[in-house]
Amino acid sequence: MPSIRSLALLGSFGLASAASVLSPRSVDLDACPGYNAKNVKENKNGFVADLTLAGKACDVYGKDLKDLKLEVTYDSNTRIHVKITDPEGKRYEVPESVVPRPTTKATGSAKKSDIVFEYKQSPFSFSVTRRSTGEKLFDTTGNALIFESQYLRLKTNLPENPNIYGLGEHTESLRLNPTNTTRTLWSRDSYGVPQDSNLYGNHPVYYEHRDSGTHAVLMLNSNGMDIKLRNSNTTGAYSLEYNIIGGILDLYFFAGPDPIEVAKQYSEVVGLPAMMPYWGFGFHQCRYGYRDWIDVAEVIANYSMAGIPLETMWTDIDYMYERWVFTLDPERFPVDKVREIVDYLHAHDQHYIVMVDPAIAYQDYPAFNRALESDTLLKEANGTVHKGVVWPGVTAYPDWFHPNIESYWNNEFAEFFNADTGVDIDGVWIDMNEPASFCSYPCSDPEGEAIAQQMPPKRLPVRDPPRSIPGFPSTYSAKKTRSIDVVSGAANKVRARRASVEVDLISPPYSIANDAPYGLSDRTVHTDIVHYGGYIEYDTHNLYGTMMSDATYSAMSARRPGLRPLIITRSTFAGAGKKVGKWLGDNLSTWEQYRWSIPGMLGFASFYQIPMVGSDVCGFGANTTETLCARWTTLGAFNPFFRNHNGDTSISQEFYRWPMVAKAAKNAIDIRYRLLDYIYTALYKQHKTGVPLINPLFFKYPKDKNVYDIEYQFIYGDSILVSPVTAENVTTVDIYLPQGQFYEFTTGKSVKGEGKFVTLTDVDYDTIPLHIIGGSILPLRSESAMTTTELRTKPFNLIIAPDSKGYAKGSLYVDDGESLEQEKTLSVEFVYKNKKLSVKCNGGFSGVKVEKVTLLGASKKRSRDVDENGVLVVEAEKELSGEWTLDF
Ligand SMILES: *[C@@H]1O[C@H](CO)[C@@H](O)[C@H](O)[C@H]1NC(C)=O
Ligand SMILES: *[C@@H]1O[C@H](CO)[C@@H](O)[C@H](O)[C@H]1NC(C)=O
Ligand SMILES: *[C@@H]1O[C@H](CO)[C@@H](O)[C@H](O)[C@H]1NC(C)=O
Ligand SMILES: *[C@@H]1O[C@H](CO)[C@@H](O)[C@H](O)[C@H]1NC(C)=O
Ligand SMILES: *[C@@H]1O[C@H](CO)[C@@H](O)[C@H](O)[C@H]1NC(C)=O
Ligand SMILES: *[C@@H]1O[C@H](CO)[C@@H](O)[C@H](O)[C@H]1NC(C)=O
Ligand SMILES: CC(=O)N[C@H]1CO[C@H](CO)[C@@H](O)[C@@H]1O
Repeated sequence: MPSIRSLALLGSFGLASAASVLSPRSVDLDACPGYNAKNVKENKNGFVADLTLAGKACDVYGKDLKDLKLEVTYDSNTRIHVKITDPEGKRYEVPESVVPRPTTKATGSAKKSDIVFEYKQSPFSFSVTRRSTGEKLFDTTGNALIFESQYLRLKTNLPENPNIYGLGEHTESLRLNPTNTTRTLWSRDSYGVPQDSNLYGNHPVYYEHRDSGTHAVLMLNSNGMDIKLRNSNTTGAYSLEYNIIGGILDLYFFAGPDPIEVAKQYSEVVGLPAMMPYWGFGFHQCRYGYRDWIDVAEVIANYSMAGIPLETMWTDIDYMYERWVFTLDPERFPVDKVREIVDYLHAHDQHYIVMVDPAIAYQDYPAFNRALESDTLLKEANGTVHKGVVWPGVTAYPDWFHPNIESYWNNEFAEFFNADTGVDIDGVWIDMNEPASFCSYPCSDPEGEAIAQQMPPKRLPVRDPPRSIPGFPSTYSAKKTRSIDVVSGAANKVRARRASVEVDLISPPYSIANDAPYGLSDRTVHTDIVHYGGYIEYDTHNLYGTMMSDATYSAMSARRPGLRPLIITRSTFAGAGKKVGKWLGDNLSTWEQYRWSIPGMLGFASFYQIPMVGSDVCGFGANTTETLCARWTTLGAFNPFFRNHNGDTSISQEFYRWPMVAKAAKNAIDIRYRLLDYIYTALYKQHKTGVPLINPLFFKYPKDKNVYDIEYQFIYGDSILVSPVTAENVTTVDIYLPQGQFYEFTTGKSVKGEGKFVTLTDVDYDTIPLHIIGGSILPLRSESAMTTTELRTKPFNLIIAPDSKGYAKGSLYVDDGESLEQEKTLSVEFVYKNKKLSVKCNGGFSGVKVEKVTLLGASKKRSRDVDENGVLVVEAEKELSGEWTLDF
């Protein structure tokens, strides 16, 4: 095995001074001089000014920069862009290639904007005020601006007990504790971690909600940072403070004024999310630890025999030879067997997805050799390949900044996932892209060696006896096949690239609260590694997963041109939703983590514009239980991305393993599938406008103070209130019903919301409480199906759920479900008023029909067909084309 890393590179820092080993310095940041603003030059959409240090440098974590430049631009009348940087503009900024900035010309002005930027010149401070109310939304008064080469500090005063959301990825409460929260943004492989630590992805945006309006602030910076929410124990004042270890201050303020407007405005900067294939909303089954192709085939067959719809079968790293990416284990997953499985799935309108990790085994094999030849691996300053330890043992990491990376990655996908000779996947799952390493810093011999030796973990021997699996050939048995010769120690023929910086890239003076014991470089690519183009890992670490997502999108699009790729990633940065979906990572099978999955999902879908999101249903690590798995199944069916996934040492948890869970799965999938076009329509809306497909309650009820911290109930689409049972061994749940008209989803019974908590009882383990919000019209498929392909052949049933004034509306979007460019689409608007349903169709396909219309809240007096719950069903054979009405 090649050696991994020597101590030599440590230079003067050494392990003893690794970041978190330092005791925190106590410094009075407010004693720093701050800056004075001068040479203010107004322009059409804002102004620029010079900032100069206002007194003796305080040099808290390095040297204060003497001169800065301030740029304030009213991008529009709902968005202000504020940039504070060095006058030469030489400092690192989030590259446009990763997060392209809006290209539209600035149109806003200080005179007209909904939010107004004001400042004091000496010492410089600024505020952003909502014009209509005069409220200060952001205000740095009294908090010195600090700008040093490796430490930036910006602090805003906040109102009392503010409602702050976002700043993920995290597993804290949806509404962050405003008195004592530190959100650390630094991508980290974080299996089974404490609640308040940094996780896989980074979204430096917060939404602040007040009953007078909502706004958001994006700090477009990819460096490591701590964002602290505090209230002073002397003055009681609330504040939010950015402590950032590099880059520039690049802020966007979004005016709202309501939460959904804010989400839309945020999408104008980071980009609108990708449209997903229709089948992506089907149910997905996965686990780490399927022993061989026989296991995989059995799971497919067992789902089918249990009558539980399985849309997509997944395989974790088990399929790889010794965990090397772009290989198959010739004995456990031989190519002919894998191809048979994929053919079987495709013949049954089902799909197949496998995992790909970024780290490439440091071995003499084609994928690695081609990476070397194309020069696309990250390298040390002396030109040798930078190494870590991941599943295969010693690994190397792709450099996503390299101009050859696209052709390298596209080619690996084209060869390995070749439809004619390889594994013909339908989507892909990308993991370990923080990027993760198992090696703690500095990963020196012999520690790195020892970890590398344990990889890949030993697996069960290949099975031999043939077994018969329904639906699969009787010859489905294990046969010994060829083995692969491994030659270790590939040649290094690379050129040197060096960072010319005089900063401490390993242990910067300010240590963020990264929850890894040996600092920023612990268990990841080392932060002094320089990417192509001079980008340093120190600055770009948080972008790695998103850059892998972009490259993978391109590789998947190249394989199947014109089709929407389904890609699920673990690590994300602002804007990742343009290309990929996200699963919430390696959770545990606990009730607590079942609950966390709700705010976790809401963060991505509602705040960060990554709508295709879900947790590992039934839990990944540890052992689930029948009741936890049943409840999680019914909850998971209301995650946009719905996948059962399990760890290799956990007990099996496919839905058919317990009668209660099987029943829960059938019930929940039945409802999910009937509603599939409803949520697909909501995704399409988000894809076009940024309006979230899932909402926390305050998005829909922004004036109702009782909902600001509700995090275990949410709104699926914009019309279905989901209220899961949240505790073990109970069949009751206290749910909040805002003022207004609701209807039980299953019975259609009318329920008056009074702005109070009510207790639901007898909530069986295989059900989940759902309420339709009055005022909506839902398009449902008439019945569920075993696959989404079959589902698409069913007619629609409309449910009209009027509000207290007898009004309702809804919409439906239908397309071919998979093409990036659609030739034909159908968009329908439904309105119900004055006892008349009006349907207006735009575009269309022949044969898309409505079969029934159900009116809820109907009066028994009106017709004897109204049942005891006020439900009136009208048979209505109608095409969804043109315009038509139906009287009630
Ligand atoms: C290059 O640098 C790495 C990291 O410091 C070190 O492990 C390796 O031995 C060096 N190789 C050569 C050939 O100098
Ligand atoms: C603040 O949070 C930290 C981390 O969770 C905790 O250790 C500390 O006790 C809390 N402090 C207060 C005053 O609640
Ligand atoms: C306020 O908090 C600081 C930092 O936690 C602590 O050192 C100080 O003693 C506290 N002061 C009071 C008055 O509680
Ligand atoms: C599939 O079902 C069969 C029959 O119940 C059972 O023996 C087998 O263990 C199951 N296999 C898997 C992988 O679920
Ligand atoms: C899960 O259950 C299996 C089988 O009962 C047991 O061997 C294993 O230790 C359990 N794992 C945990 C984390 O409890
Ligand atoms: C739930 O019931 C199970 C089985 O009786 C028991 O082992 C477990 O401790 C109970 N959990 C709680 C939180 O009461
Ligand atoms: C550490 C970790 O990945 N935790 C995940 C566990 O589960 C919840 C949801 O179930 C996620 O939100 C966490 O991120």
